Amino acid sequence: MSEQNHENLFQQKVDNEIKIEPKDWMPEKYRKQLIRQISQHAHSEIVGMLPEGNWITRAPNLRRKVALLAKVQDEAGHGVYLYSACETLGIDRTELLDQLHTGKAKYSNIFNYPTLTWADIGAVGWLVDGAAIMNQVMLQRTSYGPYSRAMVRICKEESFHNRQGFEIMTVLARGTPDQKQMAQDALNRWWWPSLMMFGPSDENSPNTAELIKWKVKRETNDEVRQRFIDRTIPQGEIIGLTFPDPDLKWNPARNHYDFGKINWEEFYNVVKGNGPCNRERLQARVKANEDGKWVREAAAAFAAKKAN
Ligand code: BYC
Repeated sequence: MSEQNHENLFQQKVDNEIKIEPKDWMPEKYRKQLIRQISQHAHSEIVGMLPEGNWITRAPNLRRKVALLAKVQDEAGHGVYLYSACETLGIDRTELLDQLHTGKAKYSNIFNYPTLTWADIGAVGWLVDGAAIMNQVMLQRTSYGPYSRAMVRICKEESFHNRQGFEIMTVLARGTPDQKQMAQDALNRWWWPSLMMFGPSDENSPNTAELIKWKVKRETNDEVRQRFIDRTIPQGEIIGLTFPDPDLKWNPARNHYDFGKINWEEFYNVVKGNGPCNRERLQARVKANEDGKWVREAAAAFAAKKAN
């Protein structure tokens, strides 16, 4: 069969909502795009453990500690599902991790900001997991089978994370004036970076058109960002917090909230490695990889001995 025929058949499958599986023919660019997106997603999960892990020993009580511990552990699991899904595309996990450690691969902008107070853990669960879910619910219907199936499980766990974050924010917002101020300060700092998580606006997103055509992404960055805003504003209002955007206003004609301009210069600066915590995050991952080397070597030696 000619390359063109293969490509037509592939597109027909995608259009008919038939999942693409690892052994199916796929355009080389589809494979590359998936490796880029899934690995960036996997890296985000494991780097995302760092800002939250920072608060495990300082959680205010046992109940909070147990929930946070479980959440951070879940993120490690998500990384594992996603690296496995990525490996079905013919790339090795070691290579993917090398790309992370050498700064070649991206991970989500959001994890380059510090978690300064306990309220940040609430804000991360509410806003960061909230934004991640909004994106991931759409990705449950992505055209690549292994990615889609990983997303179904991840979404279930992320919903729990989101509720645990909102509950922390609710308790603080209804607590003492100092606690309320702490929650408000966390919202002020995390709001705009959370909106950036959905990626650049559609007119500046080089990958969106191709990803939509192949149904890797089912909606554009701006569409998912708008849904997140529409869903989140009433939640903040209900607990008495205000959003740090003077242009935020319900627009009945659009049936959506209007919002202010996102600082894209900040986004690109963070993505290029110049955010407040980029260096610290990468160093922590490189160190974890080096510290775990003896475990991987021992496991490989054990497996080789068993095979003989
Ligand atoms: N951060 O053409 P575009 C989580 C890059 S965390 C950094 O629109 P695309 C969690 C993009 O890679 C959520 N870089 O890209 C974990 C591209 O550069 P390259 C992680 C970003 O792919 C722990 C360039 O900008 N979720 O779950 O069409 C605790 C142009 O962008 C970002 C995922 O990764 C960003 N935010 O759309 C709690 C979901 N955005 O690669 C939560 C899977 C864009 O061409 N990924 N860039 O050099 C996606 O859905 C899509 O890849 C994106 C971007 C919507 C993120």
